[in-house]
Amino acid sequence: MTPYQPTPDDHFTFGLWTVGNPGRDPFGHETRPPIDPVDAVVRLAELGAYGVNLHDDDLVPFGSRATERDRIVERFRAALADTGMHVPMATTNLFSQPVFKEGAFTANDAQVRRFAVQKTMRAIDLGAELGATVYVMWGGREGVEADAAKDVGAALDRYAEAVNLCCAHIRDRGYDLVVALEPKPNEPRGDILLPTVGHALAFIDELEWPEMVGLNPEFAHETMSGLSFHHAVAQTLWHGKLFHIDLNGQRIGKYDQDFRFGSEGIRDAFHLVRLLEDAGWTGMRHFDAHPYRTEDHDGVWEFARGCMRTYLILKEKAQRFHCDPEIAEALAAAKVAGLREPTSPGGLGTASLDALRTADIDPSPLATQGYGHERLDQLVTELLLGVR
Ligand code: GLT
Ligand code: MN
Ligand code: MN
Repeated sequence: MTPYQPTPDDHFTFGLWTVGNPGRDPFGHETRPPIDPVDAVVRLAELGAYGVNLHDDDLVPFGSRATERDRIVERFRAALADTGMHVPMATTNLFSQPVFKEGAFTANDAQVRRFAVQKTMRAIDLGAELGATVYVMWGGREGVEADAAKDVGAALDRYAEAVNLCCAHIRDRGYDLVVALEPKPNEPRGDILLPTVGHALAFIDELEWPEMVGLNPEFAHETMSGLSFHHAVAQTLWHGKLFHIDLNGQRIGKYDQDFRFGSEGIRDAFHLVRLLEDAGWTGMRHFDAHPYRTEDHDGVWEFARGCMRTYLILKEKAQRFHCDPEIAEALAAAKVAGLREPTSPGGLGTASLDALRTADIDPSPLATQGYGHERLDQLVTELLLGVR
């Protein structure tokens, strides 16, 4: 088999909105015609993907009648069956329609909030019908530009209420579905609620059924704030809250670029892949990215191929990282394994506290020791540059 050739076992997925992105931006019109969701399924299956994810409106245009909805869903299900593709994640578009311009779950107008929750309940039904087991909530319009117009505490009350209502709907219907919140700092709002992984993790603790809710962190979104995505995902895993992940490329300080995975931030991408693979992450490797606006349809499939291929190359690099004897030596010099040893082997009892209180620890040799990070980091660079 060609090296780095994806197969469904790799669990690669794309959103219908990713390969289907028509190239519109705030300054320019579409540069590509829309792609029929059925064609997206067929092409991605040929490329070796596991499945596709969708917003309600990606598949069933906003405002469709029930009969039209059923016809569209039936045709789509037939394409999934023909290709063996899955829909592991579904979500709701609560950001495109003008009704959500002031917010959806956190709009000041209660009728807008009710419409947003109802739209989500129906999208959850669609997701469950297609076999999704993860439901993503990205609150793109849950924010504000004019700070005087939003009571943030009340907005968080309503946000929690809406997530609870959606969880209640899932329980009431008996769906096998968990919810993954997706943080983002800004864009399209000036400031968005739950801006980072840290904010979202803390929010989950205030919910009615915290065990049903986890995160869908996105590479671009943490990186936009100058934060380390690899650290964000590591902490999400540490809390047992990595329910889904959005992979793409992003340069710090720029607009939400959503570039092909690995096109920017290759070192962070490497450490991330190493983290996911070492953790034995069994979930989806979802690409929430879109092709450059310069591309025609051929470029779209190059883009999709590139995301998966880069992941597989980095996965191989992660394996090499573990087998390389010089890297192993450098890891030992950096005392990486030492961090797994408890600081107080006896625990938190009085005897252990006394042992710590009275221990004879000379800081001088500790202060002068070197950790060899320069060597270790250079070895990682050389690994990534392909010379080892
Ligand atoms: C939108 C956003 C993404 C979210 C999608 C899910 S929609 O493209 O930029 O980050 O994951 O709603
Ligand atoms: Mn994004
Ligand atoms: Mn995303």
